[in-house]
Formats: sequence, C-alpha cells, structure tokens
Amino acid sequence: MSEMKFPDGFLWGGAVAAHQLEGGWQDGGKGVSVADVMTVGSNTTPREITDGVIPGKNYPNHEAIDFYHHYKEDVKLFAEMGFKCFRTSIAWTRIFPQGDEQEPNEEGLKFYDDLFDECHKYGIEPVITLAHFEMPYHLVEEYGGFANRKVIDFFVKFATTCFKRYKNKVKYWMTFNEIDNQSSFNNEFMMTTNSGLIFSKDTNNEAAMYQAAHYELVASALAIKEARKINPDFEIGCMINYTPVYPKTSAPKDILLAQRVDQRRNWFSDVHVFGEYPKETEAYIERNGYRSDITEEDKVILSEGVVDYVGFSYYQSMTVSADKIDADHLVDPSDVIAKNDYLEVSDWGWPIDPIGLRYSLNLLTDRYHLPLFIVENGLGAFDKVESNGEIHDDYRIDYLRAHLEEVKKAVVLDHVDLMGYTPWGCIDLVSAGTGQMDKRYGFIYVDKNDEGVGTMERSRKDSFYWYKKVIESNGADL
Ligand code: BGP
Repeated sequence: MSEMKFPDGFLWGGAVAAHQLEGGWQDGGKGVSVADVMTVGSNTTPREITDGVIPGKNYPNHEAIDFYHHYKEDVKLFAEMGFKCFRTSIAWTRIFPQGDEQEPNEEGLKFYDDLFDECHKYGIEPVITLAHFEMPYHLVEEYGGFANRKVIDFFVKFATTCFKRYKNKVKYWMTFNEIDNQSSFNNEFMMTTNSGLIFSKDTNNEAAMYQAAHYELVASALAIKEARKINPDFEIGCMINYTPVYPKTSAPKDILLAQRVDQRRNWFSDVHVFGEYPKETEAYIERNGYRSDITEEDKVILSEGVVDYVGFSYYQSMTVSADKIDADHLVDPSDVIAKNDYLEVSDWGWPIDPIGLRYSLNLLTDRYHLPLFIVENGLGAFDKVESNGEIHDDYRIDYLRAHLEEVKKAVVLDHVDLMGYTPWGCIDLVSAGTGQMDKRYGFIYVDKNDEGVGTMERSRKDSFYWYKKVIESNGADL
C-alpha cells in the first residue's frame, strides 16, 4: 500500500466549526446563538439548553479556544502541516445577530474576509459550512426555529449574503452540518442545534422533526439555486453524519431491521442528491401524518436545488438487533442498538471501525454516483502533557492511520471519487456533544481544561508531525 498515493489536487486539511473554537461570543456585534445557551455536559449527562444565558453557569462556547483572536497563529500552524484546505463554518450570528434583520453586520462579514484572506496567503482553500449547529437564539425564541416556515427565508438570506460576499474567496460550500442527526429525534441537544426545536412535554418529537427537516431541506435547495446564479463555479455539497448500519447476526430479521434503521437515518442525503424523498420515508411520513405542510412548489424547489457532492463525517458504525423490536415496529433507531463484538470503543464509547469507512465510501458511491468528501473523522481522547511539554498521542495516530489505509484502498483500488479528507478538530476545541474541552481531537493542543482554566497556549502533538508527513507524501507515507 505504501507506494500508492492519493490523486493530485487531493484536498488534505482539517475541520472545525465556528461555535466550537471562535469564542468572542459578543465581539464584533455577534448575536447569541443556540450554542451560546448550552452548558457543559458529559458522556452520561446531556448538555443543558438554558433559557437564555444564566450567570454563573459554564458556557464553554463563549470563549472556546478564542480562535477569533488567535486565527492568524492557528492558520499558520495549519500551513506548517501543509493543509491544502481548511473546513470551518460561518457563525450565522456574526452576519445576522438576531437572524431576522434586514441588513447584515459588516463587522462579522469582515472577520471572515480576513480569515479567508489569511488562508489564501498560505494557499489554503476554505471549505465552508453555512449552518453548523448554531442558529440565532432569537429565531428559536421568536419563531420556534425551523418549526416555522418563515425561517427558510432567514436562512436563504444569510446564505445568499455569504455567497455574494465571498464569491471570489470560497469555492466549496455545504449548507447544513449533519442534517441527518435529527433522526435521533428524542435527543433535545441534536434537535435544538440542528433545527432550533425546543421540546415541551406535549410535543411529538418525531412529527416535529419531519416537518422541520423538510423546511431545512427546502431552505438548502433554495440557497443552492441562488448560489448557482451568483457563481456557477461554486461546488456545493450536503453534509451528513454517515454511520453504516450492520445487522447483529445474519438472521434475515436483523438484516431487514438494519435496512430499516438505515432508511430512517439516511434519507436526508437522498433528498439533497435526488431532489425527492425516498419511497419508504415518504410512506412512513404519510402513514403517521408527520408532515402536514409540503407544497407543490416545495417539490419543484427540492428537485432544482440538488447538490454537487456528498460531504460526510465518519466516526463509527452502528450495529442493531431485532431481538426486541423488528423492522415493522421500529420507531427510534437508538432503541435497537446492539454491541458489536468485533469492535473496540473509544473512551466515549464510540465503536472504532476503519473498515466501515471503506464500506461507507463504496456504498455512498454506488448510491449517489457523486464525488464524496470526508469532512470529519477522528478520535476524541484524553491527552497527557509530559513534563517537557510533549504530547505523545500515538492512539490518535493509530486511529487516523487505520482509517486512512482504508480510505486509500477505497480510492486506489475501488476508484471512489474522493475530493478530500479533513479530520475533525484539527486544533483542540469544545466538544459539540459534551461541551468538554478534554475530549480532544487535535493535532494542536490547546492549554485549557473543562473548567475553562488554562493559558490557551498552542502546542504541537506527535500527531502534528505525523499528519504533516502524510500530506507531504500525498498519503503515500501513512
Ligand atoms: C460531529 C459534529 C462536530 C463534532 C464532532 C465530534 O457530530 O459535526 O461538530 O463536534 O461530531 O463530536 P463530539 O464533539 O461530540 O465529540
């Protein structure tokens, strides 16, 4: 394998999201986002979504790693590793602080101009997600988030403002980060960050999700249609959290259940790519009366605003068993998860499955016939700083190497059309799921702990030098 390389022009880089690293939550006219009202949780305690900001609570996104003030230093470190691209998001609340203003906030727009210029200085191509888990909190309070059709227009305005402003600085875009996470419709954190839904006791979460997701998909398609007019050279993708679903055994009822779980979780990208709902999803929604508002015009918009590529994150696979619930009685996919006896798990219980990534690359290629982009992959782990300041994160190198070996096979042997690879959290940042700092993914260590204490100093881990070598050799030397 070592003689095999990735194609020329392969986009090696790293990925982050604005709310997880920028900090500066009230700087430059920024408004409050849903991420700014979330407290720290843990593996077992979900993050709390507060009603506004409560003094004295720990809100890790407020300061994060203060990339807002450190971005020059950080981009320089990315350049030192040889990044060809850098995936981040634009904080919606820097551009439209409340979400429903007529005019954008110039200071917010200027920040991203400066950031993109800084990237280009080193030949680093920005790869931009528009909505990565952080809509303006005002849109949640005032309109109910994407439960309200009006929010489509606010998103499209935000997207169009960005397309116009950065049309000569950004070529690669994605509309909504991990839009499919909403299939975990009983997880309030997922629902609030994705579509701005806050549940009450009487809400049917699943029904609310199908309606809100429909509005988001329409918003995405409308934004794409506008983008094509602004710059026909843009490449615009969707972004899903792809988790392949395995049956626990070869019993046909397990196989059928695995397929059904996949249908419940992975239909979002079908709409993005094909411009229409898949049959089984349509049937399920109709049978349950879960989506009352879909117009003929919506259907036309969906069919016209399809994506150019499929961006996805890959962290783990999922194994399911029909022992208690079979395919015809499935409601919440998380009720049928079973242990996979062949896989180790991370410190946070996520199954580690490099071969699952090759499988996913082939499966998505067969399903969509579009270029793919791995825009997240990585291991959240505790790191130890040695007394001499070094950080020996061989576990992270092992994880990434094993995954890249499989990616290389998919590209070189299976001819998967892969645009690039941007491992998640290339610099340590706030974990989305837990709000913790100590769940680290980075090649670059940031001195800050879960309590918010630290110097913020950046240092290179062993994985920094490893990844630099990977990029230098275009993947020949893993
Ligand atoms: C994805 C998100 C990221 C990110 C990552 C790791 O779901 O797109 O924002 O944080 O997962 O998850 P976590 O931070 O919970 O470890």
